[in-house]
Amino acid sequence: MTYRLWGTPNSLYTGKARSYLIKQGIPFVNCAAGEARFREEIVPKISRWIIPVLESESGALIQDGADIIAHFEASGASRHPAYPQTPRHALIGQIFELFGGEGLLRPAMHFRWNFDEVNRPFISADFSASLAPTGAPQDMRDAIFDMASKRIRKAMASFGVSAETIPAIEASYAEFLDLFEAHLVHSPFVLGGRPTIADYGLIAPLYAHLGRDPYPARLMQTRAHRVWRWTERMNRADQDAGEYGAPAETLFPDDHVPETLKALLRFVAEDYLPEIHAFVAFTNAWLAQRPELRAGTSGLDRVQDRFIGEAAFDWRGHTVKAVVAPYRIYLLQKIQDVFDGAVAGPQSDMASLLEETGLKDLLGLRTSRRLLRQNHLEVWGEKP
Ligand SMILES: N[C@@H](CCC(=O)N[C@@H](CS)C(=O)NCC(=O)O)C(=O)O
Repeated sequence: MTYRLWGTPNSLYTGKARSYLIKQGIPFVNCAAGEARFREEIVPKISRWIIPVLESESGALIQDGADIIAHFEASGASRHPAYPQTPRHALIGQIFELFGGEGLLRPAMHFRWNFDEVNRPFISADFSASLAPTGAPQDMRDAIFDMASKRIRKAMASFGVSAETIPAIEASYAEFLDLFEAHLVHSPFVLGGRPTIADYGLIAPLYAHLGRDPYPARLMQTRAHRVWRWTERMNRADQDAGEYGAPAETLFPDDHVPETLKALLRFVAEDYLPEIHAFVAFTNAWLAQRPELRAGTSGLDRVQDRFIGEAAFDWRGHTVKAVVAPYRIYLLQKIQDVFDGAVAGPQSDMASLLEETGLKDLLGLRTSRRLLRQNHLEVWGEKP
C-alpha cells in the first residue's frame, strides 16, 4: 500500500505528517496541493482547503497531522511507537505535540514573512511551485504567491506578531533554540534514541519555516547546529545519529527526564501557558453564550472558519491579542487524556513533573464541552 500525502514542501503541518511517515517507513508519495485533483476531488470530500491530507490506495482520506499519526499508531503498524508508554514520557510527548504545533507559530511566521530581502526570492518560487498548476505561466505564479502572501501576513498579525512584540518573539525563540540545543547534546531525539510524538510536534514549525526558509535556516545552522541536524534527521528514514555513536533506539530508561528537558518544559510554561489560560477562558465564555450549540457542529458560520474570536494575555511584558482556535483544545485534551487514563501512582509522577516545571495548570485548564474531530472538522461534543 502506497499512500499519497497531499501538502506542500513549505507547509508547517505537512512537515509533521511527512516526518512521521518517513521515520516509520510507511510508503508514500508527496503530492502537491496545487494539483487539480486536490482541488477538484479531495477538497470537496474534506469540506475545506486544508493540508495535510493523507489518501490511501482505496481513496480513504485522513486530514490533520495529529489524526494521521493517531491512525497508524492505533493500527499497530508503526515501527517506532510514537506515543511513549511510561507516564512522564507519555505526558511530555503530548505537551510537545501541542507546543510544537501551536506554540511556535509566532517565530515561524515572523521569520518567514518579515525578512523579505533574504527570504522572498525563495518563498515566492517555493509557494508558487507547489500551489500553481503544472506549467502555469510566471504571471499566474506571481499572482498565486501574492494572494497567499497577503492572506498569511494577515494571519501572522492575528497570531500576535506586531512591531511591538517582534523583539520579544526573537528573544523567546533564541532562548528556545539554546535550550533545545543544550538538550540535544546528549540524545538525538527529545526522549532518547528514537523519535516520538514530542519530535513530530516540534518538527512542524522547526522544519518548513524555521529550518528551511533562508533567513531562519541560517540562524538555526549558526546558532543551534544540533537542532538543525535534528531537522535533517527527522526527515531521514534511518536513525541518522552517527555523531551520538548510533545509540540504542530506545527512550531514556525508567521514564527518566533529564534536567535539560525539564528546562525546556519550564520554557513552555513561561512562554505558552499564559496563552493557554487565555484561550481556555475565552472558549468557556464563548460556549456559555451558546447553550443551544448542537453537538457535532462547530458553532461557526462557515465550514472553513477555524477561529472563534480573539483573546488577550500578558506575554513577556506585552499584552498580546491572538486568535482562538478550537483545534488547540483538541491537542490540550490529549495531554489531559494521558493523565486521566493513568492510575494513581503514575498520575502522581506526572503531577510532580508538572509541578516542578511550572506546568501544573495544564491539568485543570479544561473546556466545558469536549472538542471532537468528525468528518475532518473540529466540532463540539455533547453538553455535559
Ligand atoms: N491542525 C491542522 C492544521 C492544518 C493547517 O493549518 N494547515 C495549513 C497549511 S500548513 C492550511 O492548510 N491552511 C489553510 C489555508 O491556508 O487556507 C492539521 O495538522 O491538519
